[in-house]
Amino acid sequence: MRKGAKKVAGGILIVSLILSLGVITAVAVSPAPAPPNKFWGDVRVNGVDAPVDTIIEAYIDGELRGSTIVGISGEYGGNLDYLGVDGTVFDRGKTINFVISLPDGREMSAAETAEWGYMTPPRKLNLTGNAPPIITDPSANPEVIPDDTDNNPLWGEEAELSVNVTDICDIASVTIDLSAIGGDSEVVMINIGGDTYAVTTNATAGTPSGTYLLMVNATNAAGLSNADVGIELTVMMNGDVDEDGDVDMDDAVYLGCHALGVPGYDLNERIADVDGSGVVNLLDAVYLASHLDGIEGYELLH
Ligand SMILES: [Ca+2]
Ligand SMILES: [Ca+2]
Ligand SMILES: [Ca+2]
Repeated sequence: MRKGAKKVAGGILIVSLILSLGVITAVAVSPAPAPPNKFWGDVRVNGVDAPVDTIIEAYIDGELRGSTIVGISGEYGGNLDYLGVDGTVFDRGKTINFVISLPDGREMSAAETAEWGYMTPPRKLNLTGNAPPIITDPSANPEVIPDDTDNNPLWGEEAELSVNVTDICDIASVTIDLSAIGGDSEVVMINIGGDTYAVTTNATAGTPSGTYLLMVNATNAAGLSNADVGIELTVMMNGDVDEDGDVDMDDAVYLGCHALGVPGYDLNERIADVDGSGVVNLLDAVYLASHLDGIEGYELLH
């Protein structure tokens, strides 16, 4: 044999050795997949059946390995349409974590886990999850009230604060912290129909002017609370109709010009009805001027 031919044969041998090593390495990195593990059972969230269209996902080492959609309320993987969890022989003994996503967008880890098994038969695994209720549509009507100078809320001095609270289970309680405007820290909001909870409040005399974020706390029948949502309410000084931060004769003049229909004297009537009559007119300007002059009988703004 010529030297050149020998070299070529040797080269081929080395190349095939490298190739077979490569195959062995490839097998070591990604072994052939094993049959998926299969799960089925009940799925309950906050103590009640998870609704249709709930999604259940299975993770191993943080990697998505399978998912299914609930077709019958409170059940998954039924009628042999199992939740399949993919894996290989190297996943043997690893923990499978389940994540439940409700159609309303809430997502939670199931309390239960499973162990990935090689060549295991389908398993029944009931899944349970818990999530706090959803709070939406925080609103104050009106958005601005005066501080209630005489602590007797008349027209324009109260606001209805409301939110919508929803869950797939019952709502146990909804409260709001009104301590920033002189109320209690856990004032009960009442269900006024549908998902709406509301309370009517004034702002106690002396509440500093400003916009307050009054935090709501909604708790569901499963005992989980959502305390992340607040309602914005702006409090202004009663009688500060020109909105410069104090109540003085400028306000009485401003109020008078407004009552007389002079252009350019717009105001928020809720802080202008200082005589508490329920309407804003020239009598309020007179009342405010009398109050500022210290005349007897005009000590309190209403
Ligand atoms: Ca003023
Ligand atoms: Ca009035
Ligand atoms: Ca009042």
